[in-house]
Amino acid sequence: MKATAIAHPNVAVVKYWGKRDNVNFLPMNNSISLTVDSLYCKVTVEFSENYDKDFATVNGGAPEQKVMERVLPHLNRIRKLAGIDLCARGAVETNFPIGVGLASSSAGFAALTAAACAAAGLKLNAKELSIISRQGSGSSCRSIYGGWAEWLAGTHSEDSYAVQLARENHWDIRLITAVVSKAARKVDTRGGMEIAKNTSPLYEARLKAVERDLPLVRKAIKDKDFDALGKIAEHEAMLLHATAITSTPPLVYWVPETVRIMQEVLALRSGGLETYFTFDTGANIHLICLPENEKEITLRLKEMPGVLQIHINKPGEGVKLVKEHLF
Ligand code: 2P0
Repeated sequence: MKATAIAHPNVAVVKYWGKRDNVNFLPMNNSISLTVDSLYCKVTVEFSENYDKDFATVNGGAPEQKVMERVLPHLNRIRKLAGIDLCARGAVETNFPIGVGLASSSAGFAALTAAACAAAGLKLNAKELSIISRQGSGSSCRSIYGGWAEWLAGTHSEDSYAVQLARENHWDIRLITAVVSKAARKVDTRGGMEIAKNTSPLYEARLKAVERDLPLVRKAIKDKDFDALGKIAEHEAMLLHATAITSTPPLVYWVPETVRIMQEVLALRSGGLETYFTFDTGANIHLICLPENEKEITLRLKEMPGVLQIHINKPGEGVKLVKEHLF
């Protein structure tokens, strides 16, 4: 009763930012994302009567309590579905810092769901995995799929799941991640979206913009229209932060290096190099570009002060089970 899965984070071009139902994890709006390839999260889960409590390691160390507070209800959900009551041992390995706005929960919960379901003997299809994963962490329901995925908001737990819009080989595109901060956020995404929804006067305006953007983004992906996709992705990221900074209390996720890179992107564009930025709830920033501009953009980023790590991502695969376990 042991299984291991690898999943990749996804980066949303139309963001998930607020829940309509906090119990069933139903989002306020549909969201669309790209699963990326170079960042990964690997999770091994074993259920056994040899364990008398659930325990886990994250990158070799003890997990933070707030991580276990989210993981344990998810394991219970899966145990209930499988009809087992065995305790679990888990191990998590990532190649990127977690809890810093790099979508670690999307990869983490997609991998955890696939590994724990397989270890518990559940044989599920992608839609079923997406529904379960969503209840661990909303954005993870999109990382079940490779390439481009849309999370359909739905009306109840069984019709809120992600579908694949295009496979990872549909469009050769790059998402270059610049890590400028590894410091933990003061307010995580789950808390931040609730504060923004309840207090930002711009929240309703964002929802209107999302409804306008969703069909445009679907079309841009289908037509491989980089200009259209980049413009909307950047605008969507700005809309999220516009609601964040106008929340009470204000949520400011950026650091000076984030803003410096945003300004560099704007300068590159006015010089004719087409690239767009996006970010989630953290200081770290992704630059979207076509393959022919990858080298020049990477060089620019390397020259910028405060850039700690650069990850060059292509469209990545969906979650998959692997044979090499972490223990
Ligand atoms: C997204 N993010 O669409 C948005 C943009 C971050 C900002 O979904 O409460 O960890 O577990 O459902 O999935 C990350 O939020 O939130 C996220 P919960 P989650 O990617």
